[in-house]
Amino acid sequence: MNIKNYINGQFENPSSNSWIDNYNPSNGEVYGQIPNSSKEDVEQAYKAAKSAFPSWSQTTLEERSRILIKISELLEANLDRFAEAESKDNGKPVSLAKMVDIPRAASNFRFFGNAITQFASESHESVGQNAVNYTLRQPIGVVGCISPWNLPLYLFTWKIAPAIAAGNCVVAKPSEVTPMTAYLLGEICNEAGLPKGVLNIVHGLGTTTGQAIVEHPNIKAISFTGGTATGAHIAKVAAPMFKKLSLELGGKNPNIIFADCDYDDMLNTTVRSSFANQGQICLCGSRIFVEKTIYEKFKVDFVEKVKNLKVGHPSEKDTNIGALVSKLHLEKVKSYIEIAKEEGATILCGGEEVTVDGFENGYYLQPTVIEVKTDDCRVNQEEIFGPVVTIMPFKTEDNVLEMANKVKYGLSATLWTNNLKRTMRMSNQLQAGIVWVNTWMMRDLRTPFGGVKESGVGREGGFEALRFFTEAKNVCIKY
Ligand code: TXE
Repeated sequence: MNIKNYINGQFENPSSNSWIDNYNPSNGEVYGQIPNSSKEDVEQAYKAAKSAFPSWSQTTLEERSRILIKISELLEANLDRFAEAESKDNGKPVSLAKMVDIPRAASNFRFFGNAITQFASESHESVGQNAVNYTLRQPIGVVGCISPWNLPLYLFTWKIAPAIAAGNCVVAKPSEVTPMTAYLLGEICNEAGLPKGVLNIVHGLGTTTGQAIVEHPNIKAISFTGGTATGAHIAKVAAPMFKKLSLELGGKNPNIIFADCDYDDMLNTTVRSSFANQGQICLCGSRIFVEKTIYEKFKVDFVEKVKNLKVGHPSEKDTNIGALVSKLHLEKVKSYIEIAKEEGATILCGGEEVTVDGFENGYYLQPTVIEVKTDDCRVNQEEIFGPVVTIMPFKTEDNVLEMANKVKYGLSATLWTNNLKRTMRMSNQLQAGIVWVNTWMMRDLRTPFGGVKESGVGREGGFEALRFFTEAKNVCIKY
């Protein structure tokens, strides 16, 4: 199935008539083409957004809210269609897309449709000076949203929903590897009555289409999720134009397990936090540190559970691990398994490609557990972003805290313990934007989401996102 750009409420071919193949990771076959959009297409999208901006920014909050909630309802009504499309594009199990990706995309629209009606600004009376100050929160204008392939619709809408709720018009680009659900979203936006030009979706490569969005002098804010190297490049391009930037980048998140935790809960959640979505979530706990006293038991129990995970075709109901997103990505992940062997680590299970009957050319990999000797080896320091985790023991709280923080990333951390004082000490000191204690990836859309160090700058979620997509203006009136 070929897809088109969504510009000014219409579906358009790329102006150059140039196309890119779209692969189905479950069988390695090309199943459609997507626009290879150029600077001209981005310009056309920008113009549509600009002409829609003044009236959209003046639309009442009730009206914006109503449209966003309508989009959410239509996504829910089309759950199966979207989940199947997401799975075919990305390789993730359909069951996961049905349970997590699409419902969360719908929640994004519902949440920001409601949040905008509660987004109040402050006023300050300058006592003794006969003056009052108040703050206006004004939309920026035309903003750019660029999203990755791992949670395609979920992360795409995580940016678009707050941007349009706040009164901006958007030029958005989903990942060229997983463009399908973003394409389908255009139809839904029309059906929900979103005015033409408020959302424009341009498909294409990062280095051309994405770059054109970042370079555009009048797209004044960029919200980006993707790799750290791309984030650094975007920051460099955007800096001379003083664009507002929100960058959500990679992670190498520690999962720290103390002997006093609720063992069964920890074990089941750790399997999930290691391998959900084939380990391709920036929040996955890819470095597991286990207190020495329970290390050997954990190792046996964990490996046994991991060996029982079924790698299979994404549409099969009992599949736990689907296909990796692309051939290129599969090769990258496999190269880290080789690096681990060269570094003298032990592969406790997995490590091999899997051939799924009938889908021999799909990109399947066994879930892999690597026991590392030291925390500073490459597999323990670099983002692998696949079904691969490292494990190693630790002796003391200080010892594990040091190892947990000794990476360039700082997105999330998970802590398993029932000791309250330790929880407080560790969560204060872990260098991460998000700390989960005795749980993983429990999301409340009101909370700030983002990382420290090379995991990015800025926060998404809740009012943080609405603040990012607005400019604060102070008005001071003397009376
Ligand atoms: O991401 P890219 P890639 C990590 C993960 C992965 C690595 C690279 O480790 O292996 O990043 O993945 C667009 N100007 N994460 O190469 O290239 C691109 O088209 C503007 C972590 O797939 O960063 C896509 O839409 N845009 C992660 C988006 O950026 C550009 C999720 C992300 O692609 C661009 C994905 C440019 N010059 C990968 N170059 C997370 N944090 O969740 C590319 N893009």
